[in-house]
Formats: sequence, structure tokens, C-alpha cells
Amino acid sequence: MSIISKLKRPLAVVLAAFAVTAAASAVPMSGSDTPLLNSITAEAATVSVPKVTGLKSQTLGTDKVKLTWNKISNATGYQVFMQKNGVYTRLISIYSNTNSYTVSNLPAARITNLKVRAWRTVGGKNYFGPLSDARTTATNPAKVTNIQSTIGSTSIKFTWNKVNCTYYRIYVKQADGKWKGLKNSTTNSVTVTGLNPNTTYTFCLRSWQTDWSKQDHGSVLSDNVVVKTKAASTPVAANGRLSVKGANIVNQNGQVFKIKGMSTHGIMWEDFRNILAYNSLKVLRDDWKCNTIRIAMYTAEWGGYTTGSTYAAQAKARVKAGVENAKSAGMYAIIDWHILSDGDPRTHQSQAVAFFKEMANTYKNYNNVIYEICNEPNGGVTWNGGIKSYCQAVVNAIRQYDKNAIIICGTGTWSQDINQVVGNRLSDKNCVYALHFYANTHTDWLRNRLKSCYNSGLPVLVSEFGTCDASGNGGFNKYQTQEWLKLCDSLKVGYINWSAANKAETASAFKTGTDLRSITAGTSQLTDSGKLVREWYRAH
Ligand code: IDC
Repeated sequence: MSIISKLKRPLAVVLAAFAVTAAASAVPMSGSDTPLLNSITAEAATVSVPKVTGLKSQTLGTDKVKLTWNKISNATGYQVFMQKNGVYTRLISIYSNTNSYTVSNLPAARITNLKVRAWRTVGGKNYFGPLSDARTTATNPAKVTNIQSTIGSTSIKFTWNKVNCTYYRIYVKQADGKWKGLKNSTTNSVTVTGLNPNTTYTFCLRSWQTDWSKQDHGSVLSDNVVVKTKAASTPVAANGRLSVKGANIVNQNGQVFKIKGMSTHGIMWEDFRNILAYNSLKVLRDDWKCNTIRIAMYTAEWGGYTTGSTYAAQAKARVKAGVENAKSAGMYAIIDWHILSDGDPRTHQSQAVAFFKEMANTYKNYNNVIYEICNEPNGGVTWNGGIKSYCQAVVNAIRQYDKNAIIICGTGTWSQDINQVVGNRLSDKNCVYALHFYANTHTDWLRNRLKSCYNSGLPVLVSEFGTCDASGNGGFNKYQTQEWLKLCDSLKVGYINWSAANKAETASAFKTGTDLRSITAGTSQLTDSGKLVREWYRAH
């Protein structure tokens, strides 16, 4: 050891240079270390050197640790020990009363314990104080390098070269230029999710070593990684699971999301279910700019869900096929329990509860499914007089399985009485309340109701509207339709048009004879209603 050549008294040095174990009892805590007992004078026997206190450390980069401690007056010098393989080994003897020392040439991310003791030389002999309490520390881990990214539209996977450390943390640069920690990983890979499509982000990584006292020591930041997410391929890919925030629907990032959709006609009738074909959904998505398809399953009308087990099985199979195609197309799918002639939703409450339990169990992990639990209560039933209790029962059934999906609750008078819900909502946070309008029948008075309910904080969705009379036939009204859609846009309230059908009635978007399995982009197959709705959807 080089220390030997530095020491003035070789005999004392030889004895002091042993490695002391972590157990304090194995270390000469004080007194003289000379074996020459006959040389100890009475004066020397009284020399006691206090224990070093206030030992602090400061990590300097990947290879140095600076120690400081409280000075002991009269100390001749200090010795610094470092734990290696459980044994404290002396690093240095300092020959002055200097209360700091920088340990250098350490490997990166090295965790260790350090101790210091003081000594005095009196009458030519060295007297050692006890070892200080241990100070735990670590050098910083190495910088993260060679970062690779796999880029999606809303997520990015990063991998990098491993370094010796406890964990890694990824940071994103915020608008104010500050780094925000996003996620930790104990492996050399992490996936950041919830990003916006088609957006440039700056990331960096830092490795962290946690020492035995649970202090973290961070590396320098990696080089910046500037990446642009891909453009979103579908509405669901871009927005993920929807939820309710305030009076609006929001996407997975909490940004207001406006549902723009088409409703099927009754899926049990004629060829109306064919619009649920994947290719037709894609046209609605890409050419019409729809993000949602509503699957209208009548309950009481001829062939409806409650009219016989064969019809029920058939309807369910068609709903499921539609949900799967919507999922493939990245569109939101609304499963609509389309009450109409059954008026009071409680008429078929037990069937509705069983149906939605099954749907919720089937689709609990789908992020594109929305449940509409009673299309249009009518026949005098009010929110307090029956609709609310029905909705509560069905919501409870759905929530047994699906904790997150949005649930649309119908309101009285064919889903016009949203005012009855204000101040009297269900406690479930992801419920919205249906307002339906037919532009030639419902005008300013119902728009005013929408405004006041929305302004009071009620989350409203126009889960069905027509451009014509409430009968679905006659009275095409472009002006009133645009007044409605303008208002909805200003409130960011979503809307779904009745209907993506080819029936010979004004509300149909497609001309009679159109093959709904393979609709084409553009307007050649469209009715006046279809043209108006498509044009609005493309522009808003
Ligand atoms: C209409 C259809 C029509 C059908 C009728 C009865 O357009 O072809 O014969 O249902 O089954 C609603 C209902 C919706 C109606 C629509 C138009 O939700 O089922 O569809 N409408 O009357 N509420 C207000 C209007």
C-alpha cells in the first residue's frame, strides 16, 4: 500500500493498515494501536479521540463521491474506509485536519458504505477515534445511449442499451421547456401511451441507481429523442376509450370528442343490417367522416328482440357482427335497445337487464362499445316516474362487468325531456342523456332546452336525429337541420343521424335500391338527406 511509504511511523502504520470488518467490535475503536505497552506513558493513556459525526456525501458523476464531515479539533488527520464485499478497507490516511475527501475511480452505479475516523498523534504515538456511522451512497449510473423507437399513432415503444442501474425513467419535454417524468422501467424498454397522433414529441431517458438508504442517484440525461407519432388510422385508434367529463364526451386524453355517426335502421328488417358490413363502415368512416355507428335493435316491433327467441338470437348475432366490424374499422359502436311501441322501458326491463349483462360481459374489454339502454321512452312515462329506476337497474347490470363504457340513457317523450334529468342524474359518471330531434318537427323550443340543460352541466348526446318530420317521412328541412347541427357543434354535443338505410322514406340517407353491403364514396347513391348529412359531417 502506498500509505506505508507516506506514514512517518512504520510500526503504527503496519497495524493501522489492516482491513477492518463492518462489525465495530472488530475495529480498534480508540486508544493506542501500538503493541509496545511499556512505552505508554500516563499522559498518553488519557488521550481519547472522539467519533467522527456529520458524515455527508455528494455524488460527483459516475466515478466520484465527495465526503465531508464535522471537524474534530486537535485531530492530526483522518482515515477514510470503504466497504467492499462486506469488509471496510482503508482508502486513505489524510495527514492534516481536512474534513473532506473525494473518493475517485469508482465504477458507475457503485453502491457502497463509507466511514471515517480521526486520529491524533501525541508523544509520537497515534491514537484513533472510533469509526463514524456508515454513510451509504452510490455513484451515478451511466448515460442511456442507443435509444430506438417503434412509433404508433398514440404510443411509442423505446428500447436502449442496458446500463448498470436500478431503474430507468422516461421524460417528455413540455410546452414550457421543462421535462416531465412519464414512466419508470426496470428493463431497457418502455412503452409510452396516450399520445396524440401526428404530433412531434421530445423525449429523453435517465438511469437511476437506488442506494441502500433508498436515495436515488441519476445519470445525466440521454440525448434528446425527437419523434412524430403516426397519423391516426381510425377514430378509435386515435381516441381510445371515451368517457364523460363535465357536460361533454372526451377521448382517452381528456380532450372533448364529438360523436358523429349514422344509425342503422332496424337490423331485423329487410337488408338494413347490411350497412354494418366492414366495407360500408369504412366508407362511412373515410368518406362521411363518421366515427360512430349506432346499431338499432328494435325490441317490441315485428321481429324485435322481445318478440320471440328466434328473433332474439338473430338480433343478437347481428349486433355482434356489427360490433366486430366496427371494431375492425376502428369505429365506435352503439348497441341500441330500441324501444318504441313498448313506450315504458320497464315493459321489458328483465330482458333488457339480461341482454345488457351479456353484452357487457362480452365487450368489457372493447374500447369502442357504447350502450344505449332505452331509445325513446314514451306514452307518458317520466324520468322520475319510471325511466330513472329502469336506467339505474340496467346501468347496475352493465357495471357488474363493464366498468368504463359510456351508457346513453333515454329520456321521456321520445327522448326530448332531458330537462327532467337536470339535478336528478344517475350517480354513474359515464352516463349521458339522450336528446332526439327531427328537424321539421322540433325547433327553437327544444334547442333552447338543449342549451339550458347543457349549460347546467348535463351531458347530452343527440343519439338520433332526422332531417325531416318525426314520422321519418316528409318535411325535409335543410335550414332547421343546420340550425340544430350548428348549435350542437357550438356545444360540442355529438349527433347520430337516422338512418343509414335505403328505405323509401325521407329520413333515409341512401336511395332505394342501393346495396348497403358495399356503399360507394361520393354522393351518387345519396338522397337529399344523405347529401346534407354527409356534407355537414365532412365539414365539421
Ligand atoms: C321509424 C322508421 C320507419 C319505421 C318506424 C316504426 O323510420 O321506417 O316504420 O320507425 O318502426 C324515432 C324512432 C325511430 C323511427 C324514427 C322516425 O327512434 O325508430 O323510425 N323516429 O319515425 N323517433 C323519432 C322519429
